[in-house]
Amino acid sequence: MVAEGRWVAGLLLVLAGLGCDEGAGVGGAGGGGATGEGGNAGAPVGPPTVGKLVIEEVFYAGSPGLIEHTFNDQFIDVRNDSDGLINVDGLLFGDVFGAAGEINPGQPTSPFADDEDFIYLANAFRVPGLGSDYPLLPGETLTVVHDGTNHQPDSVLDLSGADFEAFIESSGKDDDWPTVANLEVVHFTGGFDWLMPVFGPAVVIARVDDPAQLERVPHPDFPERELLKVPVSSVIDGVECLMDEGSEAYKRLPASVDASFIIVSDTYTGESVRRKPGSANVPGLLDSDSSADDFELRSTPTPGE
Ligand SMILES: [Ca+2]
Ligand SMILES: [Ca+2]
Ligand SMILES: [Ca+2]
Repeated sequence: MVAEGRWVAGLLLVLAGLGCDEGAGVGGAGGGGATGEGGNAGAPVGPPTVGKLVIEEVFYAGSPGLIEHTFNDQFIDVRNDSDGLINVDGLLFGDVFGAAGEINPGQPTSPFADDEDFIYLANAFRVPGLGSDYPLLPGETLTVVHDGTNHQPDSVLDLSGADFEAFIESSGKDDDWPTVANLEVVHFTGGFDWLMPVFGPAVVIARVDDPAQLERVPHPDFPERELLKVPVSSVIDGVECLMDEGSEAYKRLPASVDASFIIVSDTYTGESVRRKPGSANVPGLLDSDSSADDFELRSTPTPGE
């Protein structure tokens, strides 16, 4: 849960007054020894010295539902896996164009799959803020959702406490849920709402100074639509989720972002993919840029944890 700036400032004063180090009490990555900058106990939270933001969990497959399946409960968790405060203002979320597998016979692979330098987003959203409005403390999680409401009993998930939701006002068919702030729409090519492919999205988080300056290229299937061309150098993290074990040819992310892929057992199973915890030698969460190694299947998603 991301906090408002003033609240965090107050908390930091309290932490400083108590002589806590920056990881205390928030389950943070701790340590800081990897850069040799340890020994700053008592100091307020400074810039991150170890680690970064990582995609912690993606729930895209949807849920069985009471009567019929549902997908309005999709979410993405991003964790501050560093040992310092990170402002998430302006953080870009997106899903990469391209099918997750041979969903229909003859389904083409992405024509952009061989581009090592750029990714091509079908949809992109951005955390609002002016630079320090949404600080995320070490170990804290930012939860971004499709619809910020309580989806029970149709789903096990109550997302009314999420940090941000996609709200597509222009569709006229999305709800602006009152307890969850809205992401800024940067680029949208979907229907009514930001629906990540339930067969498997390639999800990225990125930092882009001015998304309006990014190049738009024609959508291969719908000439009237466009895709957002984003430099791989601006990508902070990404995870490639595909339809099944035989779908490797449909990989959309370059190997530098994700060298492999992860799957769930089927659509509408209520399963998520979640990054594995590190070990004594690897603080925080695993991030070898290979999702087959770094992620695991979860039968019950855990947003905000
Ligand atoms: Ca929505
Ligand atoms: Ca809202
Ligand atoms: Ca990574």
